[in-house]
Amino acid sequence: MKRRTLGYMLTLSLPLVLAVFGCNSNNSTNPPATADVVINIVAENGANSYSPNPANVTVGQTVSWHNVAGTTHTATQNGGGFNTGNIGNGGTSSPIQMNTAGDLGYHCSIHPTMVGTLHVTP
Ligand SMILES: [Cu+2]
Repeated sequence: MKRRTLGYMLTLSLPLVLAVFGCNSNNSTNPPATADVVINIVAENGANSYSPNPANVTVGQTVSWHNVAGTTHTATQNGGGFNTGNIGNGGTSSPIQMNTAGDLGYHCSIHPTMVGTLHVTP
């Protein structure tokens, strides 16, 4: 009876142990990409495509774009510079660090009428 109870407890605890270690190894291989500032891509709608717009950022902070607009978009700096690459619906870009102060215009490379501005302060 005692032996049977021990076996039962081991059977119960094994999935727990696996779950804990599974989580840890996931986190170490895929560190959460949390940016200081997250801008939502909300629609294909000119200057109302990105929210907030303009967005305020301090030099050294990171920015991610989170796409809830239904189709693939990008945030691409005008004239070169930062570029998120394609962000599918529901996706979030990798954080991009802003190292230059100024008003940085950007757009969607797929839909050039989608425009936004990052107001980067020193
Ligand atoms: Cu787009």
